[in-house]
Amino acid sequence: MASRSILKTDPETARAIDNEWTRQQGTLELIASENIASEAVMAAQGSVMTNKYAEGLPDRRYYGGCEHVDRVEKLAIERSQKLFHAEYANVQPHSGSQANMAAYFALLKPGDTVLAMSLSHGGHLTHGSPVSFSGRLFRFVHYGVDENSGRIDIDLVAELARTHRPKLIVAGASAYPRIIEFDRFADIAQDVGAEFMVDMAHIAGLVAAGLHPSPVPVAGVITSTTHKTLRGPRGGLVLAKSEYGDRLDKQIFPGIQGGPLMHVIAAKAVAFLEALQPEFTVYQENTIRNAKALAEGLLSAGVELVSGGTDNHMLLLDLRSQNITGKEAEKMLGEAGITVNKNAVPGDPLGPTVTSGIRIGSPAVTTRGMKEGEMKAIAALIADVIQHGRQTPDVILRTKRQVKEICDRYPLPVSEDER
Ligand code: DSN
Repeated sequence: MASRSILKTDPETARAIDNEWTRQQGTLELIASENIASEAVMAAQGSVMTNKYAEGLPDRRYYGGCEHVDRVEKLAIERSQKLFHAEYANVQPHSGSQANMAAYFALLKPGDTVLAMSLSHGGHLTHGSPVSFSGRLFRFVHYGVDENSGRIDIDLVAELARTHRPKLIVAGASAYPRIIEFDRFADIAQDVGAEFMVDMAHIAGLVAAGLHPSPVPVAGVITSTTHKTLRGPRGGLVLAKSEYGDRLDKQIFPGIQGGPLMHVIAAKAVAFLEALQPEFTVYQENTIRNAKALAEGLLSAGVELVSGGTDNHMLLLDLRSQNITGKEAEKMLGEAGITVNKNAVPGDPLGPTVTSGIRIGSPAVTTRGMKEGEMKAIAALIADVIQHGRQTPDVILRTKRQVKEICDRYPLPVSEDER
């Protein structure tokens, strides 16, 4: 039950929180960018640190009374540096988008050219979409994947870099299921005299565990969120080589943000400590193993995957041969208790609100303790809904019952008191 104080002050919000706990407990969360933060992370985020203004950096604040928030921010900085072997860290970005905005403002002037991955091929809104600040302020040129292999076309990256001479090259993606060869991007950036930045938001947990090549040795600036595979509170992070530190600090505050969210920074400190433990590496290994098991199950049921499989925590289902749109699949799977998001596939003939694909990921179900056996079962359920749900509505009801059985066996690792 939501804490007594919420219930007493605001029963409607308390009910919504309770209902959200029940939804999370009773459904299979396969949105690749979501996870389940620990009770310790949530407790830090719900602590008295929320009351404190602390504009500035530790020991250099514009407010008094900062001795304890200074301590947590130093802990978060030191732990993130240790986790990723980074020379510099700033833990204040409120989100991944803010981290990217700060990085662009530190590296670029308005109108500068940037080479980044196209949103429709797996990039992110802040990698130059015209509806994002990024595409409005800078001149983005986009690379994508080879539509046959589904893998980043690194020759195209090199060619576009030579043609457009960007000031900055960005690597990193929101819907790319394969290893990204950051060293090859770095070589291209060096060849054309561009800065190199990596947005590792999706794979940060895998990088921390040494299961994906780290961008830290080869990129000048690295941005991330802290809540995806990294399993911390919702928020952003910037790492960099020390030479970029002053510029980044100034852009984060006062450039684009005011007071840092000290309760979130406290929760980031807790999450980074958790990520430094050996169990975290085991968790990330299981996350990849589970994604591969989902991929095998789906492929054996005849569902096509972009690039034919996965190396990381996510897969992208290409539904064009299944005669169903991403929008329809998301809705039917949702009715069956399986939460996913519709997602464009490379060369998608449908717009972003419909799409021909869905993206699924294993981080949250792996946090609940599910293993390859459950992934095989879940893959069969997904295939059944996609292939038969529309013609045979019973499939949805049957799947919903099976989803509930699985969920009951793997309770959320968050007690009812802490929800
Ligand atoms: N919106 C996030 C995702 O789902 O990948 C990225 O910021």
